Formats: sequence, C-alpha cells, structure tokens
Amino acid sequence: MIMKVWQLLALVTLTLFSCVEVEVEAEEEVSTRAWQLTHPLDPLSQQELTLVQTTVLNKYPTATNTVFFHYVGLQDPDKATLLKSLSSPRSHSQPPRTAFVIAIINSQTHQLTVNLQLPNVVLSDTLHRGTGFPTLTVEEQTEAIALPLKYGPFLESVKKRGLNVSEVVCSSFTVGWYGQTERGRRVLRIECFLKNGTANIYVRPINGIVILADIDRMEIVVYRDNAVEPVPKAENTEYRASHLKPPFSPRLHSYAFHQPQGPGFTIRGHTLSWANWKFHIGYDVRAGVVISTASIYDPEVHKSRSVLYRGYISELFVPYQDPTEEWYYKTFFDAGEFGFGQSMVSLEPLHDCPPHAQFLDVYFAGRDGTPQHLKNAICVFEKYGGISWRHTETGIPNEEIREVRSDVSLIVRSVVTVGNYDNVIDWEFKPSGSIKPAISLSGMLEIKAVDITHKDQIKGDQHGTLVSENSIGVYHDHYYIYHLDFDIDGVDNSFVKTNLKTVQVTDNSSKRKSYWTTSSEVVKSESDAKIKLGLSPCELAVVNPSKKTSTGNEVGYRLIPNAAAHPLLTEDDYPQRRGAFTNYNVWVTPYNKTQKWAGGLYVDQSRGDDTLAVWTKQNRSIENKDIVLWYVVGIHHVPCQEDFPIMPLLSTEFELRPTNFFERNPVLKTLSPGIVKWPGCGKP
Ligand SMILES: *[C@@H]1O[C@H](CO)[C@@H](O)[C@H](O)[C@H]1NC(C)=O
Ligand SMILES: *[C@@H]1O[C@H](CO)[C@@H](O)[C@H](O)[C@H]1NC(C)=O
Ligand SMILES: *[C@@H]1O[C@H](CO)[C@@H](O)[C@H](O)[C@H]1NC(C)=O
Ligand SMILES: *[C@@H]1O[C@H](CO)[C@@H](O)[C@H](O)[C@H]1NC(C)=O
Ligand SMILES: *[C@@H]1O[C@H](CO)[C@@H](O)[C@H](O)[C@H]1NC(C)=O
Ligand SMILES: [Cu+2]
Repeated sequence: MIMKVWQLLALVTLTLFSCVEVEVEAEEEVSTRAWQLTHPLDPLSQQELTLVQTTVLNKYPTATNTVFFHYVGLQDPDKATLLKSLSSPRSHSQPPRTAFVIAIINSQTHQLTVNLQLPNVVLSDTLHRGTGFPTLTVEEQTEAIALPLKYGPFLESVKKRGLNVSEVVCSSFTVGWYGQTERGRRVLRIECFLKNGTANIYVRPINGIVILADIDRMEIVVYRDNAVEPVPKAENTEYRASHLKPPFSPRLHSYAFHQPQGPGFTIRGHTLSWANWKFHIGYDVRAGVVISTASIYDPEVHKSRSVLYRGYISELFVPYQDPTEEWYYKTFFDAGEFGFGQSMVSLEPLHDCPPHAQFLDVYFAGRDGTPQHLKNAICVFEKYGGISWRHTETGIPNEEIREVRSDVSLIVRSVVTVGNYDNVIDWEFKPSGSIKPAISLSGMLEIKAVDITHKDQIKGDQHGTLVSENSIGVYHDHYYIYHLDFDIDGVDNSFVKTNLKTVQVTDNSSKRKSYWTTSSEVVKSESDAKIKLGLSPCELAVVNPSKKTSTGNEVGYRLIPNAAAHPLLTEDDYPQRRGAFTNYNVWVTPYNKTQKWAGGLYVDQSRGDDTLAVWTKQNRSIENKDIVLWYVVGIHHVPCQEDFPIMPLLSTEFELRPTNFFERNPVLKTLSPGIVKWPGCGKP
C-alpha cells in the first residue's frame, strides 16, 4: 500500500509539477529518529529492559523457577527531586532511576523494584496477596487461544456445525468478577470465529460454546456446547482493499505536503520543543503515551511556565450490555487487563500520519523479560489549517479592516488496537496554550450471532442492533479516564468550581426579569470535587492561588469537557464496582505517587477495592496542594449499520484551555505561517 501511494504521488508530481526532489526529501523524513539524550522520565531503554531481565533472573534463575514478567516500567521518581533536577540541570541531583516490576514467580505475584544504574540490585521484592491479577501477557493469550484447536470436544463442536477447523481462529477475553469470595485462579474466556472468506473474524463468531481456560496451567477447565447458532456469512464483511470487488468509489483527489523550512519542532531524546511549547513524550506498557512536564513560553515574562506535570489515560472500561451466559462477563479494562501501551501498534506512514511526521519507536518487556521492539509506535506532526483568530471590522467608515491568523497545531499520535477496536489517541497542542486530547474509535463491532435476518423477526431484547443478517452489534460503553496532574506555575494548585446561576429581578430595578451570574468556590475536599457534568452549568479550573495576573485573577487552566456520559449500571453491580471511577465525570485528588491506576493496580478479576472511588473516600484536602484532575470521557455506543463491517472513525475531544493564565491573547503577535508556492512548479 505504501508503495502504491508513493508511486501515485510521484506520478502526479512528475507529470504535473515535476517535483521529484521534494518527494525524495519527504521520504527520508519518514525514517525513524534515534532517541539519544536522557531525561529522568524516559521510558526504559532496550538496555535497561535487559538489565531488569538479568537482575530478576539472577535472583530467580529459570533453572529452578518459573518467571513471567507482567509489567516492567519506570518507577516514578520522587516528584520534588525530579523537578529540582530539571530546574538546575547542571547539578548532580538526578533522581535515582528505578524500574517497577510485576512478575508471576512460581505462581505468586511479586512486586519488585530494580536499580537501573547498577547490575543485579533488587531494591525490594514483596508479594501481592490482595485481590486481582496482573496485566495479561501477549504470550499467554497466544497460548490460550490455541488451546481449543487441539481440544477434542471443541473439534466435535466444529464438526457438528459443518465447519472446517483450519478456518477457525480464537480470541481471549477477561472474565471479570461477579461476587465470588474465594481467591480464584487466572482464567480467560475463549471465543472462536470463522475466517473462511474474510479477514473480519470478529463479525463471524461461532456462538453457543462456552470455553474457560486456566492460564497458569494452560488448559481448558470449562467446556459447554449449548446451542448451534448460525455463523454470520462472510459476504460483505471484508475490508481489505485487495479483497474487495470493484466498483470502488471515485478516487479522492491527491494532495501534497511541503515544509520548506522543515518541521517546526525538534525532538532531542524524548523532549520535544515546538512553537512556545516544551514537553516530554514518554511511554508506559500499561498507559501508552505519557505526556510530562509540559510548559509554555510566556513572552511577557520571558520564561517558560509549567502547565501539566503528567497526562495519560489511566484506564479504559468497556462494559457490554448483554446479560446472557455468553456475554454477561464482557466488561473489559483495556489498560489494566490488556495493557494499553502493550497493545499499541505500528503506525502506517502517510496514512496514520502525514508525510512530514516524525516517528518514535518504543520498547517493552515480553513475558520472559526480553525487550520487544515496536517500530513507528508514536508519530509527531504539525497540522495546518483552521483559524487561530479573526475579525472583520465594518464599523469604521471608509476603512476595511480584516485581520485573520491561520493556525498550526502539533499532534502526538498513537494507535492502540485491543482486539477488535482501534483507539487513535491524539494529544494536540496549540500556540494559544490549549491542549486538546482526542480519542477516535475505529475497527470492528463485537458481534453476537443470532438466528434472525430481519428486524421484523426480533422478539424480546436482543441487547443490540441487527447490523447485518444474523449479526447483532451489542450495546456497550467506552469510558476513558485521563490522569491530568496540572502544575499551573508550580505544584501547589487549587480546584475552582464556578457555577453559573440564574438571578431573578423582583424589585423592579431592571426591565429584565432575570439574568445569570457566576459564583466561584474553591473546592476544599475530594468529596466535594466529585462532579457529574451536564446537570447544571459550571466552569471547572485548576488555578494557582498564589499567582495572579496584573489585574488580580488567579492564573489557571480550564477543563472544557465534551458531552458527558453517565453510567447506566447500578452502583452495586459488579462491573460498576470495578469501574467505579466512572461514577463521576470529574474527580480531584491530592497527588500520590502510587495512585496512578483509576481501576486499581491489579485489575484482572479485581473487586473494586483499589479504585479512585475508594481512594477518594479519605476525603483528603485538595486546596492549595499538588493536585491531580481525573476526567472521564465516555461514549455510550448503540451500534448502527454504518459501523459494519468496519467503523468509520468516531471522534471525541476535550480541551484544557488557559484561563487568566496569560495577561492577554497569547497569539496576538503570532503571525500566520507563510504559504509557499510548490518549488519549481507551475500550474498544470
Ligand atoms: C468456506 O467458504 C466457501 C466460499 O465462501 C464455501 O463454499 C465453503 O463451504 C466454506 N467452508 C466452510 C467450512 O465454512
Ligand atoms: C479446510 O481448510 C483448509 C485450509 O483452508 C483446506 O486446505 C482443506 O481442504 C479444507 N478441508 C475441507 C474438508 O474443506
Ligand atoms: C413593581 O412595579 C409594579 C408595577 O409598576 C408594581 O405593581 C409593584 O408593586 C412593584 N414592585 C416593587 C417591589 O416595587
Ligand atoms: C469532606 O470534607 C469536607 C471538609 O473538608 C466536608 O465539608 C465534607 O462534608 C466532607 N465530606 C464527606 C463525604 O465526608
Ligand atoms: C497514597 O496511596 C496509597 C495507595 O493507594 C495509600 O495506601 C496511601 O494511604 C496514600 N497516601 C496518602 C497520604 O493519601
Ligand atoms: Cu463501541
């Protein structure tokens, strides 16, 4: 596909513009940049991952132990030490570099910390005895999904349905928790699909079969063949261009990108500088992309001012809404169970990211601790277009004034593909100081096979939409929770809620009977900061109470949310207890280095005892402290036919916007980017 597009572009440029040189230049830009310089928040390098592997295996040699690595990542350095070292880079006060490791060693879950600066130093090693299990490894899922294909009763079931087992592929699903009190075992549900005639396996489930595998013993422990449901047909499910039959829609017109001065950003190590922004792009095998120490240059005071210490997606909860035996358990936590970072996929140059993008690779530990390399995992690019600000002045006689500034944004993009769904995760930065995190969904619906081909045949609740013959797209939600550790001009911040309220005029002082005004409150405690959005108008901001503008407003950043989604499950329902961080759209907590994962550290089969909802019961003070804002982006998904066989991008974004942070419009003196003529090219 890449080659085809290059040929196409080359053809266009050769015949119309003869701009071959530019194309060659652009092609070189696609190449991966080396990351060199170090920063205390850099993700573990390949060498460091190997060091962790040898250190842990030195303590637990595989000759006498079974060791599986379920999480290897950077142990967050002490924040105060880190900030100090960043503000005086020449001092030698760099925080020590330590890895945090979760490993299942001889069937017990260990939490280890490992020194990354000396070989063979395990700093701590404790057992996790509580509920919940670590993030799954890719390798154990691969082994588990191969089990049915050599399991006699399953082969019988396949035969009974008249299917060919070499056309069957299986997929693994976490089982959730439904109130049982015994500790239980690490198990996965396995579902199988028919690929005969399509690559779109998710829409061809072989339903009616229940398979449960114990993944420590790596064997099937429950098997039931309940009912033979028709497998939805392959027709109209294919999405590969090479397998689709003509006619195709008319081809969209070609386009070209050209930045004669090169990209406007520079990446040194993992630190990116662009326009007035500077920040660190990190990676975590569980969180995916992590944005840290974002600061913005303020020309009025000639210095960079801190905005966001850390931003990442802490958890993603996807509960399906079909209570029947084959579906009730489907209540997934894509970060804690499957590893959002581990599920990142290589980006396709030119399509996932434009030609002028730069790419970053990532490394994570495989099950045996060996570093795994993911090429082109993150891309960074500038996006042109749109208006930064404008005005046409028509009120001054005999003068025509029109001032328009066009805008450029910087995008940091990654794609996380967890099974059927693709999550496009963007962090957009703007010269105006806004940060716009965006999520776009694509991929396949999870389909339930039914013996129904038309809506008229539906009796009772099918728990979804009939999106194609024999295919129900089951109702579900996507809830993403962002961890946003603001440091507005310093670590000590407050959370301010400004309510917009109606005032009635009753004393004849105005011809109006009503108007609205605001009343602000500094939110004092965690309990008071739990907010359900959309019920009454309000503005939410993180401010620095000890920093004021020249007119006396507290400097701050505002959360401009998207349409709020509230959970529809009852609070005592087991999935909702595990995903209780969705009970509110906004939460604020005091910064706590170990409270990183809103659904808990051990999420597989968790029981909701380590969630944001539990932490905040402490009702800690959040006033004039280092605080973290947690924001839930929710989507209730009622599938429709256009989502089939593959869903066009569904996007949602929110904005973190400076509010009395600058003295005035910070892009007043930012001129529009120049528009260049394509070099050496005339009009066709
Ligand atoms: C596989 O697909 C072909 C064509 O679509 C069909 O003729 C054949 O019966 C299918 N076989 C199985 C085992 O589903
Ligand atoms: C089953 O599928 C395989 C591979 O697709 C094919 O080679 C084989 O002939 C099929 N067997 C039957 C009985 O259709
Ligand atoms: C407001 O004006 C109305 C009509 O002029 C009058 O009847 C009423 O008493 C006034 N109310 C007050 C509170 O002055
Ligand atoms: C939390 O603490 C605040 C005072 O800091 C208090 O007003 C509020 O009632 C407390 N809420 C709960 C649920 O304890
Ligand atoms: C920090 O988080 C840990 C883990 O949730 C908790 O045990 C501890 O009490 C928290 N510390 C404070 C000061 O809240
Ligand atoms: Cu969906």
